[in-house]
Amino acid sequence: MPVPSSFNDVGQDGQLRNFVGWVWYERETVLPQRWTQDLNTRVVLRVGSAHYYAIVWVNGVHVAEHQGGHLPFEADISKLVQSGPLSSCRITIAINNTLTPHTLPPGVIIYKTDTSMYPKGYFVQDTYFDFFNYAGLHRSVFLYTTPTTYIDDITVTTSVDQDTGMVNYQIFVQGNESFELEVRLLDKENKVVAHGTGGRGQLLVPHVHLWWPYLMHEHPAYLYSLEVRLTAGSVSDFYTLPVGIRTVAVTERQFLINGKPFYFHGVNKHEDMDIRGKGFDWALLVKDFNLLRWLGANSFRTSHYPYAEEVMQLCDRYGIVVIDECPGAGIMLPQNYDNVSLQHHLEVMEELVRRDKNHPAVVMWSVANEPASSLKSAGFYFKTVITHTKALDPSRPVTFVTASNYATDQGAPYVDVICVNSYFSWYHDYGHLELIQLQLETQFENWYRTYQKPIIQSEYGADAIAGIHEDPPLMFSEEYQKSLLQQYHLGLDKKRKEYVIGELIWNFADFMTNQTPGRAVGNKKGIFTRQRHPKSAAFLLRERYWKLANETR
Ligand code: BDP
Repeated sequence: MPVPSSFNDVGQDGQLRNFVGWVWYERETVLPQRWTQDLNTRVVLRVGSAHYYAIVWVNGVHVAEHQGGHLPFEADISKLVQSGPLSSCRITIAINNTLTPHTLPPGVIIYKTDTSMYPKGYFVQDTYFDFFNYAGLHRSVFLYTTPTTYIDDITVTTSVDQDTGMVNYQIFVQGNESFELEVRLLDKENKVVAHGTGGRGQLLVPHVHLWWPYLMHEHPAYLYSLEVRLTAGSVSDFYTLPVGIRTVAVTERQFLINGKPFYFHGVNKHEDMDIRGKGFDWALLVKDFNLLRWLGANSFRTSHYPYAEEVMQLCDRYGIVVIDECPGAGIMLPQNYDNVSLQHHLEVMEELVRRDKNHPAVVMWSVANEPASSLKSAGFYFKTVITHTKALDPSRPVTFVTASNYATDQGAPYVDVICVNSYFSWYHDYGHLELIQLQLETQFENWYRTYQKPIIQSEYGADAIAGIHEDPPLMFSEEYQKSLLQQYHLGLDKKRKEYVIGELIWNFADFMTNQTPGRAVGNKKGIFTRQRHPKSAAFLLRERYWKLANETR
């Protein structure tokens, strides 16, 4: 089985495509002698993403277990590979893709007990989200080394005072207790602009070049480089981290980046493509970024789970703003709100913040998508998850994306920004495009009157099967998708200058889903096809986004 890739669509076997349960990966590799002979070397195995539950063995010895398919985990395997004459190393990873009420995203296994309809023991995996539950090793598996005393983590936060930038750093070291740390900040020309020592401090950057989103500034996405050098006796470690200096703030009506109002005009995405499913693919990633630039999109939400680290790194470099979402999609059942689920959700937020905290592109965390937030238990649950996330990272606003009623939503009091999804003239009032403006205006007014917080239209859209044309527009035609978007845009424009701070189309591209009568080989709400060919709506959006960019520049 190729890695990285989902296993589902690589073969010709329908059973493997829909398989629920344990799959096994195994690979034998030879390590360089300098890794296995030098006891000052620490050898680490890193798994970028194994969906969903993974158990890892090295040379038959259990080294790690991890729950959750979208975040990395590691194991120190030095002792195992340095203990004998063997320089080979057998890596075995068992992965189970079963989703239960306590996983994130949650799911439920339904046993079909009617023996007149189903064979004995027959079960299906149900979920309350529509994207296909692709599984396997979705991101690379790495072996790497550090010294035995090493830089384990760095946290950077930034602020700005007039034209001076401030970089607050904290460095976490593991291993030997006595060590020295030297810190330097370099600009794009490789000139040292500030330096410090020790595990904690503040660097001052005079005449700072701020990190600006793409399209908001002539020189967007300026990145400094933070160099951290550790010395512990004869051992040394060295790490570099790109740093964007910028501020983020939310007021009653605005989202401010570097003190300037930012309007999100962008997309929701999925990690999804033919054959490889959710497997990481550089060519696809760069193509998607080129399409985002073609569109004039300045932002996206990582619907509905954390994306690969390479994606986040490119966002920093391109200046694409990110709402970073955890895999809290389909939290619908009362059990999804119990203590076991809550505890896991808190842990996932810890892993996500630890991984993505230093990306200037990330301006807000989203802890869930369309949960049953009108249930009473949702109040305590979201209060706890949001408070925890803010404690982990006080520098960023936190939200979740709602599709509940403004009057009954139990989580909305705790978010900084209201993110609301709606599908007027799609999931109700089929075909009645003339109702969109009225319904959208009512939606915005209700939410704003109740919470006095800025609002993002975090999803809206319609399915269009590429190549289907109808005039007057009919559902599933390209013309219907386009007309629906146009009606939404008229509604958005009425509130845009007041408190609506963004619009994210559902979806960037068509994507694979579970098989249901409502999905014709996947979700077709993409403005691009799954193969990234533009539908008519893409040209409409392109015109709008460039216009918005020019207005707000
Ligand atoms: C929204 C969900 C999204 C779906 C979309 C749709 O947030 O994941 O794909 O609806 O139905 O409710 O197209």
